[in-house]
Amino acid sequence: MSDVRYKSVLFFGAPGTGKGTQGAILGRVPGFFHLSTGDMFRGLDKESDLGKEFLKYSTQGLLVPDEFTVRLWEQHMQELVDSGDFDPSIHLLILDGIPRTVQQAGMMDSRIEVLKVVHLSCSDDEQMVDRLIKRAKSSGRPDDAKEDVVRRRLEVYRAETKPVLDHYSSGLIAEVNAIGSPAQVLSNVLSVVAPIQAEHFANALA
Ligand code: B4P
Repeated sequence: MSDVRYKSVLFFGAPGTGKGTQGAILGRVPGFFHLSTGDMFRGLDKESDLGKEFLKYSTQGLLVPDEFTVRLWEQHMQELVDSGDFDPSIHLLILDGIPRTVQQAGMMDSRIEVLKVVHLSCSDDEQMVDRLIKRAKSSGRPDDAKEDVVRRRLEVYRAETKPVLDHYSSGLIAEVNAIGSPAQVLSNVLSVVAPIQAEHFANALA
């Protein structure tokens, strides 16, 4: 396995705050590489042991165990490097959905160099619930379909994921308002990440 620490920006926030939405847009901009662990898990064959393990947790609104998650993430990253899809010398890695527990954050310290944590914040749970329930109609995601599961995901976020913010120095954390249209939120996100890309990848982009 490569010993390069990937230069990364963490997209952080409760379910429904727009991590995946914004990450997917940024991933289309040259020089950014978007990796969503939710997408990584959903890409597993549902009939495989790994796929069944994921569904066992996600359908209850729970997080997948840390060891399994980080091991799968590391393998996935290595495959992306080996295939040439992700090149750490030119791509700023946008990590969406990981680390999601304090333990994951510790396990990943030797693998990533965190340049910024973009905290998409929204104080109104009802807006998040509304967004996820609406998505259920088009995505077919079982973890969006039931309101009690969506609410459990918000509780799990507060109990297990929000403490991850304390793992990083306060100077690394950028508060970004997640309320507003996707384009407005994108504008907020870009104001944070564009200067980081320019600072760290100026030569690669020239
Ligand atoms: P994720 O796929 O990460 O699901 P999510 O938290 O709901 O966020 P997502 O990024 O997809 O949604 P977004 O807010 O962009 O995780 C799914 C499951 O995988 C987890 O519950 C867990 O079981 C497992 N998992 C993943 N990573 C893990 C880890 N590290 N450790 C353990 N388990 C892990 O979008 C939501 C909706 O809002 C969309 O429909 C979108 O169109 C809409 N929307 C977005 N922005 C909007 C805006 N500004 N206005 C209106 N609507 C908006």
